[in-house]
Amino acid sequence: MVGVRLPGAPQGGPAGKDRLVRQRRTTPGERRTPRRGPLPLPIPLPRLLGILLIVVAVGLSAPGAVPARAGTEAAAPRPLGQLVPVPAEVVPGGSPYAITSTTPIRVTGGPGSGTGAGPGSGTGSASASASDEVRRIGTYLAELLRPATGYALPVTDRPGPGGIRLELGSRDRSLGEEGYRLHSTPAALTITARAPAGLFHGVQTLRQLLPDRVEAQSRQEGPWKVAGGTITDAPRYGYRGAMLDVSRHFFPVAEVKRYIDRLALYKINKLHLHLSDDQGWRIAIDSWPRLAAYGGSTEVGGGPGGYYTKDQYREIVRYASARFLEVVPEIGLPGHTNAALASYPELNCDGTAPPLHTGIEVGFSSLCVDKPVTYDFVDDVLREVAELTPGPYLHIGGDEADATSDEDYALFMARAQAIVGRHGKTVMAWHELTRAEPVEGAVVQYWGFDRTGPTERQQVVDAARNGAKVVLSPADRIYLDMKYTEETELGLRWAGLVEVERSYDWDPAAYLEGLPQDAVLGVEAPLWTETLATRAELEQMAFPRLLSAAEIGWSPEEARDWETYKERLAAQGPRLTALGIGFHRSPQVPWS
Ligand code: NGO
Repeated sequence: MVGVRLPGAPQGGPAGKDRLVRQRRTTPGERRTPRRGPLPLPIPLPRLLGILLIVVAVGLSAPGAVPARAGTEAAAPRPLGQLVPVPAEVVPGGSPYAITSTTPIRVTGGPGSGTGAGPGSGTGSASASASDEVRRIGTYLAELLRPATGYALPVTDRPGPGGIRLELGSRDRSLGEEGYRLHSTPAALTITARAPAGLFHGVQTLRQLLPDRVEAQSRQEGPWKVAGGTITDAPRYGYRGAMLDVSRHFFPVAEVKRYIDRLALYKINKLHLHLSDDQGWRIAIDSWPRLAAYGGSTEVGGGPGGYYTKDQYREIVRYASARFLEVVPEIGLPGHTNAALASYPELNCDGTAPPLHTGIEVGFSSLCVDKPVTYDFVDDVLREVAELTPGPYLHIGGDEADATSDEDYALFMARAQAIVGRHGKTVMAWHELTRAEPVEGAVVQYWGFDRTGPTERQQVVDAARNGAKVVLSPADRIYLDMKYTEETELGLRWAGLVEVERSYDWDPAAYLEGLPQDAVLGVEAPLWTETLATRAELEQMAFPRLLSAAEIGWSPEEARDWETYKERLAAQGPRLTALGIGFHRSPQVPWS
């Protein structure tokens, strides 16, 4: 049996026929590349100018100039628009700014800026003052730059001229919570924002504008120049996520932190952790201790598995939060529950615990919907996970519940959603939730692909029309576990082959025909780990496709096209290498 069942089938009915009818070379959201002809209107003139400037700026980075190598950087800093994700507006001009041995990092909290640490943007410490936050971001920047530059880069809130300046309190409302402005002149490099998250993203932009060798952990040759000009930037979507499946193969805290650091570099702001599945339970639950102790004791292939203690999970949340990422924990229900069913016989309808599961087949497990103890279990688990999680979302799975009848599914999902609400969280679930009734405010995560049937698509569109929010994770575009090509050894291929261009060239707003635009919360790139057991394997599949998701989530649609993206992506190659990431060197990308 193939390890993973195709979505489209749970509806019952003539799924096979449906697939044949729907099979086509392009999906509704697919965009032809490159985009030609006039830009779609209406676009306000200033915006249009901005876009044209981006094109000019990015155009400067055409082959020959990218990627900048040590020798050429001395003469010319990296063009201002040569970034992933591409910024909303770039106005290049003027002489560069240079970081030197005497550069200070000046931090300003800014009057009336409040804590700025709203949901999704903060450190999780509500009491942190604005200036504490800015100082913390300044220190983060200094720590990033010190090893390679060898400079002291003191962080100071003393007023003074010049330096790298991080300033909170911009009055420009269009920047929102996460936007920033970066202004580079020979006298100073200034990043301003309305909230700390914006400053943090601006710092990532600065980081990418510096030579790749700034990522090295040992001292490198300068100069450390940033091209002159101004970037004004804010995200298209508030939800820009990446999911890591730590259930099929367990990954310790250090690996999760490393992944978080990579996500932050590309302005991704959600880390969805897939914490339970048939093959492993990965989070300690005090009221049901065998879940982790026994249910977490193995993984796909029979390895030792593992789980996070509560303190370790808190540490992941803290680390993510300090990088302006929110953790979205997922407890898969009512299917994908073999690890729980194996740990507690009473959760099974027949009172008998099945053996632990180390294969990759799914769709066979279900909680016992009729038993009261099932809801004690769900309540305890979700309460404990909610208590550990400062972010608003609790993901309850809901996918591939093939061993649960439709009636039971609807009943169970109604109760589980109510429990999430009682614990003060927002329901998130895979899009099968739309087979039942999503509660008000629920977020559904669409993981269909080009052969998903029209009925299933329509249910998601209808739910969105009724107020559900949608995060797009189409498997034929942005599942990071899909093989790139026939030759790719790792990964699965049930949703087709996903080379880099395919992962990039689609629009979340157009992927599902009829989906109301204001229902789209954002995008997420899931990394399932049935076939991935090591860091090297994770990175080979995630990079460079993760960057596609980052740009799709952040950049204005008008500013994106594959032809310029592949040049900017190529320029990221040496940076990824400097970071020790073994990425897929796709022949579609002109790597140097
Ligand atoms: C599906 C399935 C997962 C698999 C994954 C592999 C969803 C939401 N459920 O995605 O259990 O791991 O495919 O690609």
